[in-house]
Amino acid sequence: MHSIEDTIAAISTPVGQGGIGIVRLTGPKAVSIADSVFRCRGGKRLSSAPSRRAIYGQVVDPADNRIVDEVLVLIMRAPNSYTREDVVEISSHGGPVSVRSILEIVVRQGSRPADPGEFTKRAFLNGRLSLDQAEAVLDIISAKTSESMRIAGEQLRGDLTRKLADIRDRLIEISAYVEAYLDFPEDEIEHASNETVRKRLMEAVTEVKRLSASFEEARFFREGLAVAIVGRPNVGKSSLLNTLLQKDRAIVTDLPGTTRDLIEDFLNISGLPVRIIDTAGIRKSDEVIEQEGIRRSMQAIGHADFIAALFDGSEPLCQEDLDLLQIIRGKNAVAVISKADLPRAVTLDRIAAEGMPLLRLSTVTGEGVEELKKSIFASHLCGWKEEREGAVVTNVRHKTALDKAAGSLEKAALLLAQREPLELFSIEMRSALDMIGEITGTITTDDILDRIFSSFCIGK
Ligand SMILES: Nc1nc2c(ncn2[C@@H]2O[C@H](COP(=O)(O)OP(=O)(O)OP(=O)(O)O)[C@@H](O)[C@H]2O)c(=O)[nH]1
Ligand SMILES: [Mg+2]
Repeated sequence: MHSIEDTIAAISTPVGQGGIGIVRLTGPKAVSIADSVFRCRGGKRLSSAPSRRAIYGQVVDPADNRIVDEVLVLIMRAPNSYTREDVVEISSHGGPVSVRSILEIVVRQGSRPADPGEFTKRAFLNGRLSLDQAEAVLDIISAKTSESMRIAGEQLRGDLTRKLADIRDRLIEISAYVEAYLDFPEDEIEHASNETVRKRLMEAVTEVKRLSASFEEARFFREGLAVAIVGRPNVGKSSLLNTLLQKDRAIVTDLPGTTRDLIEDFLNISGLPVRIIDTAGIRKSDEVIEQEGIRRSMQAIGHADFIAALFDGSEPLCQEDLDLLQIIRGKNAVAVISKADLPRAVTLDRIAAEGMPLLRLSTVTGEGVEELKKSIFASHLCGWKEEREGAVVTNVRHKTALDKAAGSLEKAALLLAQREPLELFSIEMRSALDMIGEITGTITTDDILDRIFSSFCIGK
């Protein structure tokens, strides 16, 4: 059984070659273990070395006195460290063998290899971070755009924790108020109080719901948006992918049926991480490879958050185009009339009749490319403002808890209006407070913690 008393160690830098590599230790024996493998000129010991100052020396394997690597050691003593425990960082040359050897030696000297996210878990368990802040650390590590990073940064600095603490305080105040007048149930006071309490309760519900609603848009900055480029063969899908990415990612030829597999890449649209997917042209085919490609295209349509449906502007609409209109009916999509630099032969009334937005685009002149990017962004984020007011929620765990809390608070308000026994009211209030506590981690189970921290990388 793993204990919080253990001293743990991990390689905290990515696997592979780098300028430096860092092995990090945290726990009560971090300094003494590091000391037992460290040697420096003048024989200074780490146990008496100052905090937060780099000390130059060597890691020596105590088993055979072999010098492993030249290092800089940084000690951060409790409680002024990431985990609030004694932390030691050993920076060595950034080769995989060097860091792995150092890790092996410090483990042999009495530390244990850390579990994924265990450093951050300790920061949470030792009260340095709330649970939503700890989750923000993971979001920062995995942020794909600067906007994703900014949102996670706000969460790490405690915007959400503070907002939830504020709501929690107000709920506790309301409960206290109700309990006070439960003791003095004189009719007049009761009536006035009941109305006031209900009003204040509904204000809290509005706040909780606003936070929960922010998830709809904000989550895309964390999770990214999947956009599929679809259409019959040869309409210019792969050319569009290449234009959007500004690189020669997919093969383009004038032969219909060039793309056989899904081709994905990452695109940053105004800070929104977009996974853009080029697909095989959809048509009737007897050829096995092409059939499989088309099956994948259909799958991509099913999974995409947004679809760019291409229609060749230089040719009349054909049956395959009409079939595509059928396939994407009711989905969040834009009709892209491609090859806008060529004389127009397509008629638009059938496409326009579907009621989806329509734009003309040429990968030769660049016409329509910016407009397409804007419509991708607006497809899920039409109300998004960079200068937002207040905290946002990007994590589905948080949203679920908020929705449950809002449900309980609404029930509490109803119980109050119907003059039901106040014990029932208190139960609902308690459950709303518990839900909010689950987000920040004042109330947790090992199960929740394991689930959250296991998605971290080792060494964080
Ligand atoms: N004039 C003109 N030609 C284009 C444009 N976009 C693509 N093409 C040409 O159209 C042909 C097909 O382009 P692709 O991008 O391979 O088409 P695709 O939809 O990926 O085709 P499949 O992979 O076969 O489904 C190529 O010869 C491109 O050069 C455009 O905007 N203007
Ligand atoms: Mg293609």
